[in-house]
Amino acid sequence: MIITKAKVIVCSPGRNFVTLKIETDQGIYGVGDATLNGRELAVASYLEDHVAPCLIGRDPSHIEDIWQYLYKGAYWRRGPVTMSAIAAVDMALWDIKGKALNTPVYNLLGGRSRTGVMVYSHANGKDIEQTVDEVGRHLEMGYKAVRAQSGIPGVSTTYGVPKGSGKYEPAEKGLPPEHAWNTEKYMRHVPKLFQRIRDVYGDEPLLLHDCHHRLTPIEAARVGKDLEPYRLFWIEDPVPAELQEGFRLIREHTTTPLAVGEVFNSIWDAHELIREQLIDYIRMTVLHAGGISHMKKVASFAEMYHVRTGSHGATDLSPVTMAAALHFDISINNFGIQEHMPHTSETDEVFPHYYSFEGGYFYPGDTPGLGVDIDEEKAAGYPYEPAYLPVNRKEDGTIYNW
Ligand code: CS2
Ligand code: MG
Repeated sequence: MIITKAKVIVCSPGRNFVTLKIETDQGIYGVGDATLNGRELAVASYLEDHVAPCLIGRDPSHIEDIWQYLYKGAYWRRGPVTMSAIAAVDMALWDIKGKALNTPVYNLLGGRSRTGVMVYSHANGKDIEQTVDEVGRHLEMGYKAVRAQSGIPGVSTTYGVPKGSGKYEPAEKGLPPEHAWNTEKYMRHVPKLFQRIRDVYGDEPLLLHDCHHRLTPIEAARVGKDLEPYRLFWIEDPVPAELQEGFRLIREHTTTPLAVGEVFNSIWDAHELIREQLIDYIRMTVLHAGGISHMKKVASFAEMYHVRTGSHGATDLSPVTMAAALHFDISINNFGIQEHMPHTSETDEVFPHYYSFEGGYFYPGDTPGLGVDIDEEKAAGYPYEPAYLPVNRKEDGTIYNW
């Protein structure tokens, strides 16, 4: 079998996605997700101009060799654009291998380690009461784990909360919108949110919260400590994680579990955090961190240090990533939890898939390969539109972390 074509499909069913389709001389093809929110065309070009020409004629079964060729052969290693492009190739090659061997990909990763993949959903509200209601709605839908984000009194827009009544979708069409932020108001507010959720729903629900890179280590230590009575499953991205040693300070002050890594793209971004057990969950994904092949290595390294996975799964990761992630999630031993934000109906139409949700768990399905596809005709009906993530400023105008 040889690769005859590598096609990049950019479409926008509800939001922008970049998909790679690798075709072979035996009629089997594979798909991979290459979506990088707000920088989609950079990855599309990386694939089209610098990767696709090098794939033609290669044996698609040589997944590890092709991964190393694209990683070491680029000279300029790592980074979200490079690793998302490599990830798309990797996902597509695993898809082809599963189809060629007539088996779901998880069977090629060591088989199932559990019956289903526990997921967490997003409960968002403009204030505490609306968020509490949203938590209840998701619990009634069967989710065992719910992330809660609410509007903050005195802060006009914040991460994770839709502006109007619609679904929360972080990227906005046109140039980046600018948000104003106030850490002190946030830190006063967030313990009240979780006290209220626990008062209403008791101790059983698994509760998560995303600080979204907005604290300093000592502020994160304070928030972690203030949330200890509510026993969260994790607080996520407490601080921007370029400074991995900064997590030592958080760790010294709180037992609230820490999750980080959705913006990471290789094990080298998390090496210290894992080795020093400064985190409890690694959020890296099969999309932005080099595919199934690299995430298998990350999970194996993390397993040695009691760190579990908690992969990112927002709507800007397409159903192709969700499908590939579920094969990875169901097979590894140190799986923690998988994020799930439901895609729009247009997205699900463009990306038909076999994974399913029941009782708080996702199931990857048993079709050969990844169990997901892209309907190119439908995709063509949703052309790309420039859209960007917001830019955050403190109330005095200082650029800050979004
Ligand atoms: C968030 C994401 O899902 C999460 O945990 O951090 O919504 C993130 O803001 C987006 O994926 C960025 O594109
Ligand atoms: Mg996050």
